[in-house]
Amino acid sequence: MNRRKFLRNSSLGSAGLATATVLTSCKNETDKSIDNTKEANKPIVVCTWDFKNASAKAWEVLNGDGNALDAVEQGVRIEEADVSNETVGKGGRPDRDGNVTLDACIMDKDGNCGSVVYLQNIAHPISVARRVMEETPHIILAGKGAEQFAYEQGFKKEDLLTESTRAQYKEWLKTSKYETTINIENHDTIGMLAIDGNGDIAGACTTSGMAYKVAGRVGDSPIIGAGLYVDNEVGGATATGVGEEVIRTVGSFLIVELMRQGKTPQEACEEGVKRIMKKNEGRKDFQIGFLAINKNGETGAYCVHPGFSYRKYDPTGHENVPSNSFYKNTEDHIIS
Ligand code: SD4
Repeated sequence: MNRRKFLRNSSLGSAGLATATVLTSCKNETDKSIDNTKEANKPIVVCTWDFKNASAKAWEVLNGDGNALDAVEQGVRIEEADVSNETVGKGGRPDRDGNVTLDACIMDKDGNCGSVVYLQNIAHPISVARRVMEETPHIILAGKGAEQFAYEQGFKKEDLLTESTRAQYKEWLKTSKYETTINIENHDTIGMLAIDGNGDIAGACTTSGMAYKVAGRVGDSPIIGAGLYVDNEVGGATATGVGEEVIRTVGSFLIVELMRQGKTPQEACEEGVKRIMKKNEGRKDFQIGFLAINKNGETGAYCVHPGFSYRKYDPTGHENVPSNSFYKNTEDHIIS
């Protein structure tokens, strides 16, 4: 080995050692998330909005000793199949060209993840995302490639527009006005987080995105770290609302990292929304809701405007939990 090469190797070696030392000490100093003295609340499942049937399905899987990954996949599939939910799966509202394009992602306890974006003609994007995770060396498949992969995996082609969404789209064409209206209804994108009997965490998120979006637009929901993030040592987080704002702060990853630093799920969600509002001072024309769970099964949620809630199913029961909000009513300014 010549001298230059030796120097390079040895300095890389010591840099590596130094990095390892820093990382080790960082972990010790910052990983304050796990309180081993507490008995974990498990199994448990939470999901965005009042999706009673979806959380009940996930609970059924968990209660039958199923794992968290199966629970979240089976759970969100309920909403993907429900045509009365016009923001997820079949029956989701189309883009401005009249095409229904779906986004979804899934993440497991080992940090494995899969995602599909801009997927058309397939009713269960979450299951395609799981196949991407399990059957390919990739994480994200998009558009035509994702659709072709789905057919190869045995998924069937389906018309995702319904009579209702077709009629609404025709009506929308009369003005073609695109607005990201504040959503205060109790149904929307579904993000789900579960802890199974082994204490392992998984998450899933699925949506048809913003109605009448520009063709090709992809939101936060299928972006790992934005619409969903799971770290089995710490917890998980998911988001609903205007995806562009969630992506700009890498919202779900941020919330999990805040929990790693010792914040409760509630504090972490509040901090996540406040970060977004700092970049959007005074802006009131959008909604975002964050939902989080930590390794102990404690949960929290926070949103920009009143109206967001989450479903929780754990050994103590099944409830719809209203979320506190940054604006206390739609007329209010900053409350902190
Ligand atoms: C998106 N976050 O595509 C999704 C939409 C949504 O409530 O959650 N709407 O930006």
